[in-house]
Amino acid sequence: MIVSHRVAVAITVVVVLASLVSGLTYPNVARNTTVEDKYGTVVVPDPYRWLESPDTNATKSFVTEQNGLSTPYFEQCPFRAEIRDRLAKVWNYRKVNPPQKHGNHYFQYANNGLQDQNVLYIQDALEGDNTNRRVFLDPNLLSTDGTVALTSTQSFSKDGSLFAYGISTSGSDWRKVYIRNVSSNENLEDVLIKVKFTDLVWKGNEGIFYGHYPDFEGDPEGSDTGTNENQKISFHRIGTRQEDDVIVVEFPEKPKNLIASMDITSNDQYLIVRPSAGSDEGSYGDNTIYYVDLSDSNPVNWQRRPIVETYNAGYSFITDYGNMLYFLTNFNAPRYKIVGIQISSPAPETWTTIIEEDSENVLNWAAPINRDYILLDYLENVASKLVVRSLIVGNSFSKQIPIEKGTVTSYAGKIEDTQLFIKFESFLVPNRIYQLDFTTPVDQIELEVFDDVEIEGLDFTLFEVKQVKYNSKDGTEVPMYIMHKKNLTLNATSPAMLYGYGGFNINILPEFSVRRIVFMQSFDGVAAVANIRGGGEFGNSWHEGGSLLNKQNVFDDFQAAAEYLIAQNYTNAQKMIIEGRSNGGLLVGACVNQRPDLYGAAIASVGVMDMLRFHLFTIGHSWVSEYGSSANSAQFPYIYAYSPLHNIKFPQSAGVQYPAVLVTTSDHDDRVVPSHSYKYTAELQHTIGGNENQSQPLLLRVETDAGHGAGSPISKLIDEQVDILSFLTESLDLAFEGQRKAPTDSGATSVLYSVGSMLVTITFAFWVSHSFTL
Ligand SMILES: *[C@@H]1O[C@H](CO)[C@@H](O)[C@H](O)[C@H]1NC(C)=O
Ligand SMILES: *[C@@H]1O[C@H](CO)[C@@H](O)[C@H](O)[C@H]1NC(C)=O
Ligand SMILES: *[C@@H]1O[C@H](CO)[C@@H](O)[C@H](O)[C@H]1NC(C)=O
Ligand SMILES: *[C@@H]1O[C@H](CO)[C@@H](O)[C@H](O)[C@H]1NC(C)=O
Ligand SMILES: *[C@@H]1O[C@H](CO)[C@@H](O)[C@H](O)[C@H]1NC(C)=O
Ligand SMILES: *[C@@H]1O[C@H](CO)[C@@H](O)[C@H](O)[C@H]1NC(C)=O
Ligand SMILES: CC(=O)N[C@H]1CO[C@H](CO)[C@@H](O)[C@@H]1O
Repeated sequence: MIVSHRVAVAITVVVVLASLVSGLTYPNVARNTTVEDKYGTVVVPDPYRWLESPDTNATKSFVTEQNGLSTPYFEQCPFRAEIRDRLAKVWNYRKVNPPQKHGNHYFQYANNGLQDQNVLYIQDALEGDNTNRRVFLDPNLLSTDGTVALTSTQSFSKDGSLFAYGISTSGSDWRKVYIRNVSSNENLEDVLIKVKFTDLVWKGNEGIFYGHYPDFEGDPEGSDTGTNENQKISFHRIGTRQEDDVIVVEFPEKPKNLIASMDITSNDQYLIVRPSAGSDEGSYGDNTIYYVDLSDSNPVNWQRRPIVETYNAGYSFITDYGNMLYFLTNFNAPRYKIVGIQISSPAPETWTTIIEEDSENVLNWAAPINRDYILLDYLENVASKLVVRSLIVGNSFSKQIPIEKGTVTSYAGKIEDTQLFIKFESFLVPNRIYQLDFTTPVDQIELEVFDDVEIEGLDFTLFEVKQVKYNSKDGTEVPMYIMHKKNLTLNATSPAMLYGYGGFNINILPEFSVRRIVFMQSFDGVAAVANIRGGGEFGNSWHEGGSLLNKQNVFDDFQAAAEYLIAQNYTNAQKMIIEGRSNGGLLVGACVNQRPDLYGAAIASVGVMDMLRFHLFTIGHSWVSEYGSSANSAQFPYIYAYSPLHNIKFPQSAGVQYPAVLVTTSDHDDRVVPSHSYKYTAELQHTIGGNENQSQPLLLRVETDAGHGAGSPISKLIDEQVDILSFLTESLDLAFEGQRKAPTDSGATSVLYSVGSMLVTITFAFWVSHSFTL
């Protein structure tokens, strides 16, 4: 290899130096002449459109070649075995979810440490030492490699005797639904297919309502990228065939709407259906409300009737209480409130406010409990605040339940129960379950620790977390969490890893991350999480400040976070790492294009990179209310101006190159299809990788038999993190537990970010000495 490069030097110096500088020769990927004329204003080339076909030999070869380039790069990291060992040690802690009561049993998900998938256990009572605990469903037995997962598409019937559950293969969003008899612990014969994006709602033990795509012709197991339209809600009667199911709700005039968010009232009389906004109605997260009266015994007579017909807010069902349906909503309440609606008079003027909007904090979720009470989870400065209130109209009872700074990530307990279990996490608390016991007088209720998991050999007191506020480009104050070892010297030399998401009204709250711990512990790293606009941390305005034609604010907020970390001497631009997934992959891609000088490395995972065509694949059309669409002539120029795929350009300032970029995706990602990452990487390698001044690597990692993330087996998660940390070690020359890679192996990687000509000379010298030794 080296020798032939040397021969070539004499012929085309520029090209050879480029590949020598990075030590990488990028695959020669065919560029087609495909173009698209946009509104007569611009002709957009799309040379890699052929990579949108996932199953052609050409695309498969592309993936093989890219993995063939990135894998050896990861493997040259001398600390791989140690990194894997550290990750596995920290990951190997007991994971438990809150116990849920159904009928006479408690059910609980648990993982003894490194099991690929969590196991669902059943027990008769919570007292004692778990001796009565038995395995109810172990998804680890459903595949040899852990790639078959039990999903959150699941539901117990009200008396707890039947369990409907959706299984996903290879990380796909498609579900195959089975029904298990709890007392015999055996599956019934019923199987439902073509199921996706749905709740499962039991009507007694008679049957279930579910959402599905009966018209879908592709392969409901995974890599199919066809668009998903015409979702229906059907009723499946237990013991019958799926072909005989009756369609109960459909909106043929709105084929793109996701309609299957559902609940049923406590007496099984009404099915409540909350279709979410399609492509161009309302803003992301808005939904309408319909109900179906189930009094007639024959499903063909069930008709949907409207409660809220326009997309003007989001509504989620809390419970039925008295003669009202209670909804959590941001209708005329940007920080959310709870309203009571009577089916007989659904006009908003007649709604009753049950829990008023708070003047400062967003009401994040609400759990009714012990018949007349409700636990409210507010977001106060990007952390959970818990308050118990009364469900009774006009009763102003209110009690705050003190909790340390962090996040209540889930709860278990129904309105008829007296015990509520919550799961608590924070950056330095991996997994704690608290219990609230409503048999004690309600004004005396406190959190009691039910289970608190420790990680062997990990002393959390060695780390510190703080929350800061920084100003974004337009002066907006943005909060950010920053954490590191307590005794780290902050003299602008530490590597820093900044995480963000910024979209879809999603809150990025304090949660435990194994990779973050290892990064702080073994790499002396600083980890940061910026709560940029586009999320819901501060209500509607925060979300809308970063969606549609305000999307650029999200990138500006993230860039300002990086600038803050540099200005405050946490790190420097060469050691500044940014990372994001999905919408956060878009964030990373856009930021790298806009400020290549600000970052040393970027990890863009399962990202939305082609903003002109995302709406054409699987469920992409449902993001149009968040991003807008290139099919809209007014929105097109705005989107085109930041689309990661369309704004890749080598920086013009002397000494500035692109950061090291690692793009990751999975072959079965049917949420954000992998062609986003394929096309983006191909363009990056073509336009940037070919430049003589680019020494940093631009690589793609494609996981097989995996999807967008949910349900990934722990073994695959560890493999991925080993590769990401290896990539960072190599490209940024990071020290692992104080050790650095020996300089003699590092010809391709050790000199970064110096002035272009210097870089070439020095690297060339490396190369010369290297080749002489061979
Ligand atoms: C794709 O590759 C397979 C295996 O190499 C080969 O059998 C098949 O003919 C190829 N298909 C096409 C359309 O070239
Ligand atoms: C569930 O199993 C029990 C026996 O364990 C049986 O009596 C009951 O009929 C089963 N239920 C259904 C719906 O098959
Ligand atoms: C920081 O603390 C760790 C753990 O106590 C110790 O091993 C390390 O030497 C300390 N480093 C500095 C710079 O004090
Ligand atoms: C920064 O601090 C570390 C740890 O104390 C030290 O090894 C290093 O030399 C310092 N670097 C600079 C540029 O001050
Ligand atoms: C960062 O370090 C520089 C150089 O040591 C120093 O002048 C500056 O005051 C530091 N900034 C902060 C915010 O500590
Ligand atoms: C590489 O950098 C040098 C120094 O800044 C500059 O003169 C040269 O034009 C750059 N080459 C390319 C292809 O951008
Ligand atoms: C339309 C077109 O030219 N398609 C070609 C694009 O490149 C791929 C990969 O080389 C070819 O297979 C296509 O025929």
